[in-house]
Order: sequence, then structure tokens, then C-alpha cells
Amino acid sequence: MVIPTNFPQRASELRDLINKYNYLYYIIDNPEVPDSEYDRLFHELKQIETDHPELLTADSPTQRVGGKALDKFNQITHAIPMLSLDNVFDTEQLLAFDQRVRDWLNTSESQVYAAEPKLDGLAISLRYEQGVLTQAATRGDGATGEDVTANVRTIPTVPLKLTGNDIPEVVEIRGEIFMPKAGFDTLNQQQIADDKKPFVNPRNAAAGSLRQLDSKITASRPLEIYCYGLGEIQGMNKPDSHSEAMMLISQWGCRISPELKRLTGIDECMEPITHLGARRESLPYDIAGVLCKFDSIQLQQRLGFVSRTPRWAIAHKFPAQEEITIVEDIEIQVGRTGALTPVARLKPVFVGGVTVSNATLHNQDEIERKDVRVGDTVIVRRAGDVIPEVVQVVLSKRPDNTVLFSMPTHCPVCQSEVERIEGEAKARCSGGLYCAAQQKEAIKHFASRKAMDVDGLGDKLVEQLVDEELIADVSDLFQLTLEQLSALERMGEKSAVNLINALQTAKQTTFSRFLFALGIREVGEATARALASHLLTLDVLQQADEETLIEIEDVGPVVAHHIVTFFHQAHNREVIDRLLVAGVNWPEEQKVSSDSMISGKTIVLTGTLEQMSRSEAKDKLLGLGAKVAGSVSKKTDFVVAGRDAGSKLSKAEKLGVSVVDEATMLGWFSL
Ligand code: D41
Repeated sequence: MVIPTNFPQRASELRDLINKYNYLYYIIDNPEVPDSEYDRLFHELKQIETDHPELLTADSPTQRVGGKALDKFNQITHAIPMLSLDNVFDTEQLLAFDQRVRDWLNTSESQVYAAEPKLDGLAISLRYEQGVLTQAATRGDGATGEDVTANVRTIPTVPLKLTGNDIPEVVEIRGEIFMPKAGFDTLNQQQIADDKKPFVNPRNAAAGSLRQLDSKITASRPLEIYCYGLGEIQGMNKPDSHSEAMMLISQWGCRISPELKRLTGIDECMEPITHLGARRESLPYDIAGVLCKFDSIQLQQRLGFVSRTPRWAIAHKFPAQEEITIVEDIEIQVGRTGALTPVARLKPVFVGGVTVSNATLHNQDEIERKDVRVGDTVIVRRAGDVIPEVVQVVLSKRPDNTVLFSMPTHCPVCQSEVERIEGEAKARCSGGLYCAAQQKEAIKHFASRKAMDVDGLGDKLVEQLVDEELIADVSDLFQLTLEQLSALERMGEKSAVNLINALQTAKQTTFSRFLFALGIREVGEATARALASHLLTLDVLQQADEETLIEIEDVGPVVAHHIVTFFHQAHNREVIDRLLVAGVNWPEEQKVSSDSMISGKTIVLTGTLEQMSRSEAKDKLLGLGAKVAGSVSKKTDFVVAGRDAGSKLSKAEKLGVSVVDEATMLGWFSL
């Protein structure tokens, strides 16, 4: 190893290298060196700077870890004010905007727009002098903001030094700082574990993280940036268009939205609006809508502002994901395994694109933590398909005489005692299958698509059958007669015949579906599959003790205990016997060959397969001992790409994961 003696030169080399690796890792998502090499260089630089403090510079990557805490933030006046945005909420209003602006310009021609997602974070202005980040200020009221330079330096996607050649003497780059959804979830779990208040949403978490006087705290928070425009520039002409400005910003090493599009005419702007709206939930960050800006800077200047809102930009907002409403009642739901879940009955409210009238309160700890009471005004959040959630009580609106909610000591359905085992979040009804609620949920689960798949036996019908005392457990389903079913309210002759046929069809199943359908606690689809493929027969499973079960992959001591307990109960064995007598059956399980070439490998299926459906392929792969995952990561061993494979294929290529075609997969099956 060469021992560097020229410290100033070596420090500068190290800074350039580390900045370059940062850029490759964070900005273009294409790391060039392993983490260990990066760590080594970082360490070396840190050491030089500690030994020679005079060599420390503002753009040194070592400054990202945060420094001394401040007493307060200084106020900063923006050289060029930071603007605010006008909103529209539907196509009609968007078209009216376009019409209004064209009238103003006195033209009927289609205008060129740049469209990009409107991130839900905080606007920031980054000032670079001679290419080095010297100041970062929040938007504040648009005219003055706060100096958060020390904090912003800790954000890995913010370059401390711009790259490339044509860097102006002074340039302000504006962008949005945000917290990705995944980082937000992890942060909140940590907050709860530390007995600290969780953040309401990623935006609040980003704001709270950026406004820390101690930059070490900011450094520990998963913040990111996308840049969206320029402020002051000295020593360089302004670019001609927004899209050119974005190209420059990107060449300087700043991150710009990969969704940015240049479009002609407002009609074309509808495409990203619809498309991003549809992908909103699957994006890794929250977006509030789509921004359409006039691309030409000349036109922007002609159009100017009304107060501080540009006439040349508009935000097409998406439906809000948070709203305020009132808790009219709190009820207890009893689940399949007896778990009691408190549910808030809400005054119906339109949020996240649907009308919401219930929200889960999860469990006793959650209720205590949030202290939700009947009569409270609450913030409700619904993001995508996620179950609506009460995120916070608006305490200032709490009426007098509310009472603290407490979990019942007896099951509201069967009056059995409620118990809560140490260390478990959920309180449970001890009534077991004596409890009508548990009976119903167990039967619904048994009949569901991924279990026995009884076509036409929906939740409502199960409830009706239990309420009419026609069935009490899953084996009773197969004793139902046409006469009984036809006599039910809202049941026609034809539906009754169909249901009898569906029950008949469902009898022919697989061992793993059957196991899953039994509803043993903690035995999900994957565990059921593992049990089936390792133990092969029901007899062996029923006789297995906990030690044997733990040997199986995916089976821990808790699951093993639940399985043994389940089969220990005479009642459960009787139900199983009745199911078998009624004709429930499955083909014999084949031992998974652990030497198949894909055994133990993680495989992702994508695109359209020609020879079989994706679910058939999945079953076959599982049968050969592979794991089938839904998304591509570094842990993926193979991606099987069918016709029109899209983003998963590109991700695989980017990560260097092996990609094979359908024919190769068929080859695995015939080995
Ligand atoms: O993603 C954003 N939140 C975003 C905000 C964006 N992508 N572009 C923006 N562009 C502007 C103008 C049109 C003024 C250059 C903005 C904002 N403004 C903005 N953010 C907060 C206030 C204004």
C-alpha cells in the first residue's frame, strides 16, 4: 500500500472519488464499487481531516453525518422569491387553465408543456457558489426562509459539489425534499419502539426531520430530493426552456424526476396525469398530483405572476389521502382466531378517492396511544388499497364529557371471557368455535379463493347459514341440501344448484390448500405449502411433534405449537374426519427433490407466458422447491420474462439478475 504524504492532494482526490461514488449510488442508482471500498475511502478522508483540520472543506462528504447543534435557524431572504402554485382538481378546470392562458397570449395554438409529479414534501433552495453547496434554505413564506444548510448537507442525494464543466459562478437549484414511504414506515416503527410519537405522514416526517437543530438527527432520517427548477444564476445565460434547465441540473449531478415529460398541448398532459394517478400507490413516495408548466422560459416571462403565483404553471391535484371526520362509535370485531379488533364507525367522508365509514383502530395499545374516543374529531388516512386508518385525534375539537375507550372484558358476541397473552398485541375471545363470530370467520376463510375456493359462497351467505343454524363448522357445508338452500331468503333455485355443485367441485383440492383452509393460527399459504411438501400426508402431520415441525423451513416454535395444539383438540380431529368422509380429497404429494436445479432459488415471473398461466407456473416452481417472489431485488436468482415484460425485466437487467425465457423455465419442469 502506498502511504500518501501529500495530504491536501490526497484529501481532494478522496473527496472527488467519494462524491463520484455517491453520485453513482444515490443519483443514478448504479453503484460501481462495493460498500466496503467506499467505507475505506471515507475512513481515510475522515482520518486526514481529523489530523489536519485545516484541510476540511464545506463540500467534504464527511460533513454529511451532521455537526454541532444550532440554537435556532437563521432567516434567509431568497435572492429570487420561491413561488407558490395554483391548483385544479379535474380535467375541466385544467382545460380552462390552458384556454385562459392561450387567450392571454392571444393564440389558438397548442402550447408546449413540461409535466412532472408534484411530490408531497418541502420546497428547498440550494445555493451553489463555484459549484460548492454554500446554503440551503426552506421556502418559508416564499420571500424569506430558514437556513437549514447543515441539515441539507446530510441528505445523500443533495450534491455537496456540482459535477461537469459549465458550472455558473452562482446558481440556485430548487427542489422538493421528501421522505420515501418505506423509510417513513421504518422511522415510525422506530418512533413507536422508542415510545416517541409517530409522524402522521411522510410529509410531516420530512418537515420534522429537516427542522432539527441537531443535524445528526437529520442525518439519521431517510430524506431524498428531486430538483425542479432554477433560482438565481450568475455567470451563465438562463436556459431557453424548463426542459433544458432540467437537463443542466441533471448534468450537474442533481436528481430530477424520472417521470419528467415534455408534451405538446394540454390534451397530452392528460396522459401523465392518468398514468401517475394509476401508479400513485406503487410509487415509492407520496405525490399530491401532477404539475404542468409552460416549457418556454420566454413565454413564462411574458406570462409572469399574479402575486407570487406563476400564470404559466398549474398543479392538477389528486384526491386528498387525509381528511377530517367524526368518530360516531367504536365497535369490536371478532376475527377468525378470536382476536378482538376495535373499529371506529365514522361519519362518512370522501378520502383517497372513496367514501370511508369505518377505520381500524388495530388493538388496545393503539387505542391507548391515540386515545380515540367516541365523539372525537379525527384525521383519517386512506392510501390506495390500504385499510383506512385513524392517524390522529384533533384534540382541540374534543367535546366535553367524552369517555376513555376501554376493551371489553367479555366477548361482545358470545360473552366468553377475553384474554390477552403477555407479549401479544391482540386481546382474544376465549370462546373458540363456540363463538358465532369465530365460527363465521373460520367458515369464510375455509371457503375463500386461496383456501377451498368454494365458488359463490360469499361472506354474507356464510353469515346467513350460521345465523339460521344450518351450519356450525366447516364440515356442515358438505351436508347442506338443495331444499335447505333454496328455502333461504334471497336464494334462487339456480344459485342453490350452483352452490351445491361448487361444493362438490371444491372437494377435489390439494393438501396444502386443505391445510391452509383449516385456519390453524399462523399457518398461511406458504407455511401450509411447506408442511405439505415436507410431511406429504395428513397422518404424518397429525402425529408430528413440535421438534419435528421446527425442522421444516418457515416453521418456528410458535407456529409449531399452534399446529400441535390444533390437532390435539378432539373437536378439530372430528371436523377433519367428517370432511374426509364427505369426500374431501387431494392427490398424493410428491416429495420435493432438493436437488432440482432451482430448489431454494428465488424466482420472479413477469410478462405474459404462452404455455401456461402465471399461477400454474408458480405452482410448478413451488413444487420444485423454488420460492416465487412478486418483485425483483438483489436477492432474486432468476427472472422469467414472458411476452411484453416491463419494469421487472428492466429492474433485473439493472441489478444484473439472470433473466431467462419461458422455454428455459419449461426445461426446468421437464428435468
Ligand atoms: O414536486 C414538487 N413539489 C414541485 C414543486 C415541482 N415538481 N415543481 C415545482 N415547480 C414550481 C415552479 C413552477 C414555481 C417552478 C414546485 C413548486 N414550484 C413549488 N413547490 C412549492 C411551492 C412551489
